[in-house]
Amino acid sequence: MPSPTNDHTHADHPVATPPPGPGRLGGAAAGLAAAAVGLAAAEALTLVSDRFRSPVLDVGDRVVDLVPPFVKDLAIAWFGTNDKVALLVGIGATLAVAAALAGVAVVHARRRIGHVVPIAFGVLGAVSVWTARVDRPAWAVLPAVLGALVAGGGLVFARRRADDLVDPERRVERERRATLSASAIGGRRAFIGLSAAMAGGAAVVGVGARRVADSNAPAADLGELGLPAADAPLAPLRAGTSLDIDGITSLVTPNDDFYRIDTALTVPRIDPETWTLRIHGMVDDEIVLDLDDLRGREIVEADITMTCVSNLVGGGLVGHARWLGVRLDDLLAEAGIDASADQIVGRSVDGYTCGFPTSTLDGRDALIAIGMNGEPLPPAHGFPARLVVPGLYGYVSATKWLTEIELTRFDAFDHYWVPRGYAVEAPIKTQTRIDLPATLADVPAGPTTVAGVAWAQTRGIEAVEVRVDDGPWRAATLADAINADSWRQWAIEVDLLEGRHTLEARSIDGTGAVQTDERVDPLPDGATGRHKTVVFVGG
Ligand SMILES: Nc1nc2c(c(=O)[nH]1)N[C@H]1C(S)=C(S)[C@@H](COP(=O)(O)O)O[C@H]1N2
Ligand SMILES: [Mo]
Repeated sequence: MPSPTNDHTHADHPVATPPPGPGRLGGAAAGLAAAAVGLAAAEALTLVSDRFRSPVLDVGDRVVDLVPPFVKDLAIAWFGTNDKVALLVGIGATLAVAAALAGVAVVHARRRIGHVVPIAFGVLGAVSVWTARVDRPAWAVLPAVLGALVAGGGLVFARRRADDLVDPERRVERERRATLSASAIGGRRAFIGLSAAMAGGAAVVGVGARRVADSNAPAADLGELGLPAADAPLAPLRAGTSLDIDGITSLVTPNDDFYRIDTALTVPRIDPETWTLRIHGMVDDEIVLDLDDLRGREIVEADITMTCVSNLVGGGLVGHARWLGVRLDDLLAEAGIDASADQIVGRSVDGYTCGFPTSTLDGRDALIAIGMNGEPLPPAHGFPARLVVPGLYGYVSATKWLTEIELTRFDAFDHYWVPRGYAVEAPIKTQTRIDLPATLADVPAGPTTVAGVAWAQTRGIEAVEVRVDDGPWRAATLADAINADSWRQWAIEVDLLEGRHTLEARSIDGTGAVQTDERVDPLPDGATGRHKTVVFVGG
C-alpha cells in the first residue's frame, strides 16, 4: 500500500524527463544502422562484377596474411577449424563497436570526428584490395568506397534527424513547411525505431547479396564429373592394415572428417570448364593443361597420410586418404627442369604458395591429385586439383586449388609461410598419438587397451613402444604397414593398478631413430615430444 510519504516525495522530486535528442543509445543505434546500410550497399555492388569481393572478406584476408604465426597457431589451438568463423566474428565485433562509437560521436555528442570511422574503414577496404595476394584491378576498390560513402551518408542523415529532435525552431520550421509532421519527427523512441528498421533492412539486403554471390559462383557438380579410373588401380587395403579395436582412429579418414587448414576465408569456387594448370619458370617447355588434359594423362593412386605443421603433440591435424591423380615427376620431366632450379612452387588461384626442393622428386609418390578416397577432391580440399607430397608438411607442399607450378630457386622466392616465420623446408617429424584411453578417462583396474596411430612419412614406422609411469618400455602390436608414407595403427594391453597413471608412447622409424622426448612448438618446422595421457583407475 503506497504511503502518503511516498506520494509526497514524488511531488517534491519530479522524475526528470530525458533531454530531447536521440541520446547515447540513439546515437549508437544510428551508427550501427549507418554501418549496416553501408555494408549492404558494398555487398550488393559485389554482385555486379566477379572482380569485386566483399570488403569484409578482403580485410579478413589481409588480417589472415598479417597475423604473426603464433597468433595463427593460438587461433587453431583455441578454435580449431572454426578459426575463420572466429576471425569474421572478431571483424564484425570491431566494426560494430566502431560504428556505434561513430554514431554516438556524430549524433549524440555532435562531434564530426565520428565521420572518420567510415572513412577509415573505406581506406582499410581499399588497401586490402591493393595488397591482395592476387592482382586485382584498381577499380576493385569500388565496393569499399561505396560502402564508406553510404555509411557516411547514413551518419549525416541520422544527424539531421537528431537535429529535428533537439532544435525546437527547426522542428517548428519543418512542421510549418509540412516537410514532416510532428508525429513523423517523433521522439527518441521513433528515432531508435527508424535506426533499427534501417539496420534490419540492410541486414536483409546484405545477407541476400552474399547468398546470391555464393550461388552465382560456378559450382562443379562433383557427382556428375566423376573420376577417371587409375590406369593400374591399387588393391583395396589389406585387412591386416587395420586393427579391430573400438575407438581407434579409422585408418582411412572419411573426406568429411578430414582436417581442413588454409588461409582461405571462403572456399575458392573454381569452374572446372575454365580451370588451367600452368607449369612454367625454369623449365625447357612451358606446359598448360586444362582439366580434361590432366584427366587424360596416366592416372595413378597412392595412399598418403597428410600432416599439418601446426599439429600439436597428440593433435588431430593429420589425416589419411587414397589420393588419385597424375605423377608430379612425370609431368615435370616432360616440361624439362633447368639444372639450376632447386625449388618447386605450387600456386593456388587465391595466391597462396607452397615450395619444396626439386630433390623431393626422388621417386616418391608426389601427385597432382584430383581424387580423394574415390571422390573428386571436395571444394574445401582443393577442387579441382592439389599437390600431395609424401613426407612434407602441408604448408610447404600441398597447395590446394592449384593453378600454377613454377620452377624457381630458393634464393629467388619465399613461399607463403616463410616470411611469416616458418621454415623454408619442412619434412614431417615422427609422431605417435594415443587415441585410447582418452585423456583423463576413468578406467577399471586390470587390463586396459592402449591404442593409436603413428606416422613418419617416407621413413615408415618400425616399432611403437608404450610405458606406464616411467616404467619399462614395452613393444606394442603393429597393424601391417600400408607403405612408408602412411600412418600405422598400434595397440597394447597394459595392466593398471588403482590410482592415477600416465601412459606414454613413442615410435622408432624406418631408419632406426627413436622419437625424441624433447618438446618443441610447431613453429618453425613442426612439434616434437611424446604424447602422454593421464588416466584414473578405479577399484
Ligand atoms: N591454397 C592453399 N593450399 C593450402 C593451404 C592454404 O592455406 N591455401 N594450406 C596448406 C596447409 S598448411 C595444409 S596442412 C594443407 C591442408 O590440407 P587439407 O585442408 O586438405 O587437410 O593444405 C595446404 N594447402
Ligand atoms: Mo598446415
